[in-house]
Amino acid sequence: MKITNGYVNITSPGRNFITLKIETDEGIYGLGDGTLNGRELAVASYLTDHVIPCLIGRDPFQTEDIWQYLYRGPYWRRGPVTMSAIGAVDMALWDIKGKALNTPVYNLLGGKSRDGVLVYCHAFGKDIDAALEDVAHHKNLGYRAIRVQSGIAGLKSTYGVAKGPGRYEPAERGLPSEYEWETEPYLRSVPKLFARVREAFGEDLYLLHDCHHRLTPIEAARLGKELEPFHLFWIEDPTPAELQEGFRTIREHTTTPLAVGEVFNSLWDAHDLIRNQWIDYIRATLTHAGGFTPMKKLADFAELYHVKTGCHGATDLSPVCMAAALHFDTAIHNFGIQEHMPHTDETDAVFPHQYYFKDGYMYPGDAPGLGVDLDEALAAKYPYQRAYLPVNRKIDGTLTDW
Ligand code: CS2
Ligand code: MG
Repeated sequence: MKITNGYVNITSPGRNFITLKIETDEGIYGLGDGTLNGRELAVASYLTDHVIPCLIGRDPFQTEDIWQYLYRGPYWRRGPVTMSAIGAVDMALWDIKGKALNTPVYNLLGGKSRDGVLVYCHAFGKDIDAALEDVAHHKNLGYRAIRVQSGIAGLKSTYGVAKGPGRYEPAERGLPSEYEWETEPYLRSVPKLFARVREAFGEDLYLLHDCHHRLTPIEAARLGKELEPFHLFWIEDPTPAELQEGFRTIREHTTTPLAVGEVFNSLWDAHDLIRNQWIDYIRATLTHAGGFTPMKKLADFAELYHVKTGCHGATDLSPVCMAAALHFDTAIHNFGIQEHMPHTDETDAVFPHQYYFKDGYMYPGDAPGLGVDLDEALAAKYPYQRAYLPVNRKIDGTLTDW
């Protein structure tokens, strides 16, 4: 089999998505997600201008060789744009392989290691009472694991809480808006939030919380310690992880499990975190970390150190990545949990898919390949619209991590 053509689809059914389609001489095609929130067109150009021309004529079954060609070949390595582009190619090639062999991708990765994939959803509210209502709503939908975020008194906006009615969506159309941040009120509020959640819902729910890279290691250590009585499944991105050693401080002070990695694009971003056992869950995604080929290696490496996976699954990853993640989660041994932020009906219609949610778990379906498609005629009705993630400033005006 030979790759004969490839092109990038850009669509915006509510938010922007970059999808790579790779076609072959046997009529089989594969899809890959290359969406990088707020920097979508850079990945589209990387694919169209630099990657696709090098793919024509290659054997799509050679996923390892093609991955190495795209990673080592250009000399310039890593970075979110490069790795999202490589991730899209790798995903599309595994989709082709599955379709050609008439089997779901999870069978190519080791077969089913579990029946269903435990997922967590997002609950939030402008204050603690509203967050509790949203937890109740999601519990009634059947979720067994719920991430909880709430507004902070005195701050106009915070991560994970929608500004208006409707679900939370991080990117906003137009140029970046500015959010406001102050650490101390946040640190005082989160333990109160989880005390109330446990009081209202008991011990059975798995509870998670995202700090979104906003704390220093010692602040995160304090938060982890104060959350210990509420037995969280994890705190996520407690501190930025460029300095992997920062996690040592957090680890030395608390037994609250730690998750990090949604912005990672390589095993090397997590190398010290994993081999020193400073984290419990690695959140790298198939799109941003370069596809199945390196993610399988990352998971296998993590397994040696008792680290499990908890793949990023925000709405800025398309249903193609969601499908890929569910095949991956079904197959690997050290799966921990999968994030699930449901897409809008418009997005689901553009990307018809086999995967589904039932009673707290998700299932990839048994269609050959990834089990997800792209309705290009419908996608064309939603042209690209510029959108950015917000930026964040401390109340004295200093730019800080969003
Ligand atoms: C978040 C994301 O899902 C998460 O855990 O941290 O929503 C993140 O803010 C977005 O993916 C940014 O594009
Ligand atoms: Mg996060």
